[in-house]
Amino acid sequence: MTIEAARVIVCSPGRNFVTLKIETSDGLTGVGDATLNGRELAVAAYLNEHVIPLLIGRDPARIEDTWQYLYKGAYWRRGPVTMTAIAAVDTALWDIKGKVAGLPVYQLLGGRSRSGVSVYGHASGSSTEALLSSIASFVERGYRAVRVQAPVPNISDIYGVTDKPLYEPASAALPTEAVWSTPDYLAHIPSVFAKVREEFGPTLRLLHDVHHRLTPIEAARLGKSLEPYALTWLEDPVPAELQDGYRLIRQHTTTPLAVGEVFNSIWDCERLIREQLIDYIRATVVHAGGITHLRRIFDLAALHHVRTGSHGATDLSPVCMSAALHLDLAIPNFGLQEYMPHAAATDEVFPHGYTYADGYLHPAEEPGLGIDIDESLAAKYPYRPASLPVNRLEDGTLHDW
Ligand code: KDG
Ligand code: MG
Repeated sequence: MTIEAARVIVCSPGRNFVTLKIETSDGLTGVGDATLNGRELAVAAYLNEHVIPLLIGRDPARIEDTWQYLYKGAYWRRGPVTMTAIAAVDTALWDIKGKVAGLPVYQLLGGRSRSGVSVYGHASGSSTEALLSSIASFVERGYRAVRVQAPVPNISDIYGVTDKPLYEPASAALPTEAVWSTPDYLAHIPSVFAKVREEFGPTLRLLHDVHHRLTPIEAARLGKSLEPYALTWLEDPVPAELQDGYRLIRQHTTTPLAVGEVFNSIWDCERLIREQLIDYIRATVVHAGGITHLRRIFDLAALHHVRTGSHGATDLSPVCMSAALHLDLAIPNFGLQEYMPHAAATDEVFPHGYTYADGYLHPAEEPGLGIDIDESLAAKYPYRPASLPVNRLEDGTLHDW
């Protein structure tokens, strides 16, 4: 069997997605997510111009060899565009391998380590009352873990805080700008968690995403001030390029730390993991080189008491979610999986077999990943340019994202 064809499908059913579909000489197909939010067309071009020509005629069973070929052979290693493109190929090849074997992919990864994949939902709202009722609605639907993002007095537009039921990180074609104030944020957030604990008790798992906006010492102060509320994790407290920042935070607080949604390779996180500077690694199938490479990251994490907490925002397509669930089910050191339901149009374009029930997601049991793309429906939703917003401080300085 050889790879006979591969094509990139760019569509926007509710938001933009890039998908790679590989076809074999035996008539099998596999799909991989290649969506890089706000930079979609760069990955599409990388695949079309530089990767697809190399795939034709290759043996689809050689997943590891193809991964190494695309990674080492390019000379230019790593980076979000390259690693997202490799991830799409890798995911599609695992899908095909499952179909050839007649098994769901998690069986090829070693089989179940648990009965379901624990997920966390995203609660937010434009007022504290709206936030509390959003959390209540997750609890009613069986969630045992909820990320809490709150409005802050004097900050008019906080990323990820909305009354809308669907989370959409990208907005206008050109980036919108918001004004950020660290003093207002740090002064307010602990009181939000105090209210949440008062209302929901001590055992609901609570998470909070800082979106890389603090300095290490500010993050240390936040972690310390949140200790009474026993968070499951504080996410992306500082930009992760200078990883000593995590050591500084660690020296001051027992609030667990999570990072990794912007990581592309094991080299982005091996020090954070090896030196136990974090508690959860949030890298994903789509942005960290596919199932093959993410498994390598997760195995390294398992050696150092670091659990997984893969990113699963709406800009990661149902193809990525399907692949993530197979990996989550199989690995020994799974922690939590982020889950934001997609728009109805997205679900229609990507028919999938994974299901949610009582706080858990379950992957499809059919051979492969249990996901496809309806290409004729996808064609009805053409690509629309959309960008993530940027932040400025009150004096106009461009701030961390
Ligand atoms: O594309 C960026 C979003 O996926 C990201 O901002 C969402 O931080 C996020 C999260 O934790 O889901
Ligand atoms: Mg995040």
